[in-house]
Amino acid sequence: MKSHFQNYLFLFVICVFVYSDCSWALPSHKRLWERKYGYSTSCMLCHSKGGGSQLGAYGEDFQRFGMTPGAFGEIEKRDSDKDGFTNIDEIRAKANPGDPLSTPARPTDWLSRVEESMMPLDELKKIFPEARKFSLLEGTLFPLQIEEIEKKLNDKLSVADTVPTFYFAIKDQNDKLVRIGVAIFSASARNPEKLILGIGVDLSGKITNVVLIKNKFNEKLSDNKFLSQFKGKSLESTLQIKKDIEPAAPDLIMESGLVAEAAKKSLLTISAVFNKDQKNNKPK
Ligand SMILES: [Ca+2]
Repeated sequence: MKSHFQNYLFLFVICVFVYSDCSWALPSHKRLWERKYGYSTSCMLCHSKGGGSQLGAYGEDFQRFGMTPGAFGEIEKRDSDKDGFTNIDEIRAKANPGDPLSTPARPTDWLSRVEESMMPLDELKKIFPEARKFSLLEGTLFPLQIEEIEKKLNDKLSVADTVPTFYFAIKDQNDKLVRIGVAIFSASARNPEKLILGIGVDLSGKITNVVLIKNKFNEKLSDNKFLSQFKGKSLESTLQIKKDIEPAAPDLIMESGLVAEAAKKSLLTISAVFNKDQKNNKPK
């Protein structure tokens, strides 16, 4: 029986690959926004034109109000882009509340590039340098999966954690596209505004790389010396600081632990979604 992983991999082979220069944002924010407002949006909603991680007016308001799912509602009455229309009026008209040139009367074609959004290529290439291309799958965790992850993590998942986006890394091998692993990005449970981690897992469940997309604690956490310790580890490791992983610095034990926790949460999420069949098929 094919695993879910293989099935999904088949799906993306027939997909059209579209890459974008979209700046990085946690994909779950986009997903939660879409769930709230009922249509697909683009990274241009929160980010100004071009690359880099520069937030646009609406993205800045979202950040100012805590970047939580509730923040979308809290900034509805604001006019982030100062074009005279409230954010909610623009959203209802499918205009961009972060672009003064897009208004309810003239929304422009900003939503036509939806397909291109949310492919953080620079980060993905750091996680899977040997990959030739990537494809994404927007997932939603089932209640049982959430329960399973929370039990093993001994912690609650955030709403954002329950809508993970998976990125498949693909390589050319003998003229065939083969998958080499899957990557996921997630925020620290306790400090989502300070720490976002990207992690790659190969087909055997081992970590290929860990990168920090956002690190507002201490730059030593982003050091290769610290992060490379995660390479090759899997769920068989407890990823405990001082036991399995040395802290980034003697005074960064708590912060190092947050990185390890986010890594573990990511591993558990990938495992819960893709390893079901494999686990069931394991001989006892
Ligand atoms: Ca406006």
